[in-house]
Amino acid sequence: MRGGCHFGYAAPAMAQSYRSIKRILVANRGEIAVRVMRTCHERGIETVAVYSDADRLAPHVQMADYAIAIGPAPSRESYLRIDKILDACKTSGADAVHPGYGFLSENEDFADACEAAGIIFIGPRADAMRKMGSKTEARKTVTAAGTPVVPGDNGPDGNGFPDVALALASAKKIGFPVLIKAAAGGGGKGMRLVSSEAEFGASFEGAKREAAGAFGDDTVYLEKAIIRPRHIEIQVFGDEHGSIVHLGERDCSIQRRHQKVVEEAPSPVVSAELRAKMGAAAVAAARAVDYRGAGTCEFLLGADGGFYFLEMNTRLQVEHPVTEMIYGVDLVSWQIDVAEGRPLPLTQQELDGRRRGHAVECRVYAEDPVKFLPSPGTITHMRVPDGPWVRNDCGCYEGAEIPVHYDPMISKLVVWGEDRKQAVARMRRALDEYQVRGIETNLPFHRLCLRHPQFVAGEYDTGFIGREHEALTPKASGPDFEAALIALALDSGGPRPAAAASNGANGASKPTATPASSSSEISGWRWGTRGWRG
Ligand code: MV4
Repeated sequence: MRGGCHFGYAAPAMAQSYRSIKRILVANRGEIAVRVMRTCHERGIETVAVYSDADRLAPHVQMADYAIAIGPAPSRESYLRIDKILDACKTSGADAVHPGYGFLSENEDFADACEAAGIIFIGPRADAMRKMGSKTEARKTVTAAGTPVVPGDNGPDGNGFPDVALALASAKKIGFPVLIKAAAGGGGKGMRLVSSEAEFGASFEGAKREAAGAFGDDTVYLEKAIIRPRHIEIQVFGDEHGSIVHLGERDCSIQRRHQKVVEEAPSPVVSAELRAKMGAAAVAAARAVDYRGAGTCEFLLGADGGFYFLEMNTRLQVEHPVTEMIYGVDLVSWQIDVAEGRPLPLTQQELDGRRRGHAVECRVYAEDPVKFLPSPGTITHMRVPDGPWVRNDCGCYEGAEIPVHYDPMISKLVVWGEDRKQAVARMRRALDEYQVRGIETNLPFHRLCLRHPQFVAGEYDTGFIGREHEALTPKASGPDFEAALIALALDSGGPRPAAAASNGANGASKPTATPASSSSEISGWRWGTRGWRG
C-alpha cells in the first residue's frame, strides 16, 4: 500500500510523486504520542518514541517500535530540545516527525530545522505558522480575506500601541469595556479587561509588563470586549493541491483559567446555517495563509449570534476526537496523507454528508477537584470505562506515576451518541464507571458538570465554571466523608475496603446514597458500589 498507486485515491497519475513515509518519530509523550502511534501502526508505518528520564516506562515508549532517550525530565532539557529531536531522527532513520500538541508543535524554527535536515514535519509550513503566531498579523491577514474579527485597533502602524495616550484615545473610540491583548499572546496571558477610562493607564502598563515577561515582546493591541461569549472553534484541513475543507465546530466554552475541561461537537447553539457561515470564514482564513494540514480557527460567538475570529491554532488539538467521532474520520491519518503529498480523502460535500450524532469529551486531570491544584503521584488503582461508543485516550496505567514535570492530564474520555441527550447520558455512565485511586482527579467535578441543569440544557458560556463554581464543587470530601466511606465499605462487604481506607475514594455522591446491609452476607444479595466510586 505504501508508495505505490493507492486504490481509492484520485489522480493515480500523481502516485509516483507522493512522498512515502515509512517511519515516524513522535516528538511528544503521553496520550497524544500513543494516539499518533496507533494510526501509524494501522497504516503500517513504524514508530519512534523519544523519552525523558521521567518517561522510561511510559506507554508511548512501550508502544513504539524504537525508543530514544533525549535527556532529563524537565521539558526544556528534553521534549523542547530541537537538536536532540533531530539527532534522534537521524539515529533512528525516521523520515518524518509528528509533533503532537504543545512542546514543539507550533515552533516554526523546528519546522524549518526539520525541512533543512530533509525530514518531513507533519504540520503546516513555517510561514503559515509565523503569520498566525502574531495576533496582530493574523487579524490583518484574515480581515483581508473577509473573515470577521472582533472590532478593535492594532495600533497606529498596525503593530501595537507604543504609548498609553494613543491607546486610550483608541479605547474611547472603540467604547468600553475593552480588552488589552498581547500580540504574542494566547491563553489569556498579558490580557486585561478595562471597564472605564480611569483604570486604563494602570492596565495598559500591567499588560505590557506581563507580555514582556511571558513572551519577550511587549506589543499590545485593543479589542472590544465581547460579553459572555461562547468559545467556538472550527476544524480546518488543507492539502498541497489547493483544497481546504472544514469539519464543523467544537464548543469549548467549558473552561477554567483558559484550560479547557469539557468539549463537545456539534455546539448546542450552532445551527446548520451558522455552521456553514463560520466554516466558510475559517476556510477563508486558512486559505489566506495557504494552509496545509490540520488547523483550528478559534472564534468568539456573542449572545447576539455575531461571531469573531480570535486566533488560529496551527496544530492538531487536544479535543480533535470529538470531531473524529461525528465525522467518522481519523484526523492523524489525514495529516499523514497530506504530509505524503496526497489530496484530502474527502470533499466538503462528502464531509457534510457524513456528519452524524453528537460527541462529548471530558479531560480527566490529576488534580484536586476542589482547589484545582495538580495532584501528582502514583496511580494505585485504575479502572477505565469501556463499552459501546466510549473512547478513552489515555497515556498512563495502573501503577504508573504521574510526573510533576508535565501536563497533569490522565486521559480524554470521549463518547458518541445519536443525539446530545444520549451522548450526555452515556458520558455520565462512563464517568460513573471510571475509578482512579492513589491520586486526586477531577472526575467528581465532571460528574457534577454533566448533571448541571444548565449544561444539560446546553446553556453555558466561557464564564460557566466561574459562576457555577459552588454547584460544581464536590461537597462530600475530606476526612469525614472518607471516614463515612470506610464505615460503609466495611459494613456492606463492599470491595476493596483496604484501598478505600488507605487512599480515600473521592466519589461525588453522598455516602448515604448506598444503604449498608448487614444481611448481605447471609442472603448472597448485596448492594453494588455504583455511585460512590473514585
Ligand atoms: C476575548 C474575550 C472577550 N472579548 N476577546 C481568552 C484567551 C484568549 N485566547 C482570548 N480570550 C478571550 N478573548 C474579546 N474581544 C474573552 C476571552 C475569554 C475567553 C475566551 C475563550 C474561552 C474562554 C475565555 C475565558 C475568559 C475570557
